[in-house]
Amino acid sequence: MKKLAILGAFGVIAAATTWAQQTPADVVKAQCAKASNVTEFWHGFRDAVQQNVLNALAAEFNKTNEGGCILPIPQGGYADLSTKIKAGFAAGKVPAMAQAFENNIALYLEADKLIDLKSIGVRPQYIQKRFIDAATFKGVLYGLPFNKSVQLMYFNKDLLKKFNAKAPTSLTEFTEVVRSISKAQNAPAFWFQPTASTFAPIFLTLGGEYEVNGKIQINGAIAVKALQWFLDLTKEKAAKPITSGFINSQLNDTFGFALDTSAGMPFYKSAAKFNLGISTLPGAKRGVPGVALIQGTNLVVFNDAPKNQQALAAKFMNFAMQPRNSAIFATQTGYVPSSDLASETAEYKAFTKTNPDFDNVIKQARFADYEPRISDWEAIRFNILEAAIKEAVAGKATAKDALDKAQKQVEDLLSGRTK
Ligand code: FGO
Repeated sequence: MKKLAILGAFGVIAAATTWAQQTPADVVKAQCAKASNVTEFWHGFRDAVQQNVLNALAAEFNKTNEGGCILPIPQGGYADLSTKIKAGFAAGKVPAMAQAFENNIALYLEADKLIDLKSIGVRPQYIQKRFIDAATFKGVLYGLPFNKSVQLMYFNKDLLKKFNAKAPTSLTEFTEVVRSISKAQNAPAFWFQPTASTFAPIFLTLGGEYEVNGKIQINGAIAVKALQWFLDLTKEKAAKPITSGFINSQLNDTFGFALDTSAGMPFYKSAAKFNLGISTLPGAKRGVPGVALIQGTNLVVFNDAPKNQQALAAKFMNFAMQPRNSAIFATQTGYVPSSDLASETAEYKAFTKTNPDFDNVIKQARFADYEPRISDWEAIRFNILEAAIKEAVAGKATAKDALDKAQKQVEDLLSGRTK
């Protein structure tokens, strides 16, 4: 009975967010105060929902590790996290473990800062091969897929009903329905952030590729077409660019559709005052989902950390990857379960019984792709590609001009002409 209660705690803590009047972070803090091995885990989760789930997972792990403790430490958002880690290299101060995008792994490897995860005891046997391959560089696994997301279509079922429309499954249908509802309600129905993240699923669904013959290309015909699609809908007042903040914190009853990360699921669910629909992305053809961008991060372990911390980090990774823990983490955050076995667990089945939409996360993960795994990609996606998208959406440049200029900037950066 006691064992059951302990096993159940992570789910309960994460769901209720407090446990015995303490937050999960308080529980971890108390555990670490007593531990001789405090292993820091720097992360980029800003929001309470995700921080609670993460701390609850750490608290559950720490309970079984006398003398050792994993201490999650928020560093701001993802970009703050990688900035702090880069600064940490120079200052000789990095944590034992951190979240990292694939391009961050490439960058940290250039500085020779990451440890081969298998060498410290990480066992990735049943993890999705796709994720493992993306975190493998020159045959060595450096990252464990901890919180990987795919994009989904979030929509307002009430609005569709009001205008007698069906949820679109192809891009053509999506464009039509967005146009007709926007016209009928006299307000844009498709809301989007003018970012590299939102651009990607349209670009990828239209057949775009960022790497062509080993070269980064962001101004090909498909890229121009994808950006033009956003510009046309914006101009027609069928799409509304959300230039600051998350879409999920601004929902109202004119909101029709967004193509957004599955990690947004808890936020959309709690914010929507309408019946929320969640489906796979509209595809190039009816009945075949569109191609989502895979985002979210992997866990990496740094070379310079003491051996006992590296060992505890590896043990934590194995714990997090256990199907039951992966299932709880995924269902409470919207991230893709890291293993297929997670969806066989009682926890997963119980959750999807009352939240059948969640299965779309797993369905969509079969239609998803990565951005390039090169060390300069973070700079490219934010400072160059996203800047170009914002410029065009703001009406300051045509799609082609903005992307041509961006392509030149990419080439200058990659050839070392600029930094
Ligand atoms: C975010 C960022 C990168 C890279 C992609 C890269 C760096 C994008 C995009 C820029 O874990 P994901 O799926 O979702 C995020 C998660 C944790 O914050 O929760 C999502 N969230 C949070 C609050 C909320 O109200 N709604 C909500 O959806 C949040 O989006 O990662 C997607 C968003 C961005 O951070 O602005 O990944 N991204 N590739 N960031 N630094 N480097 O290479």
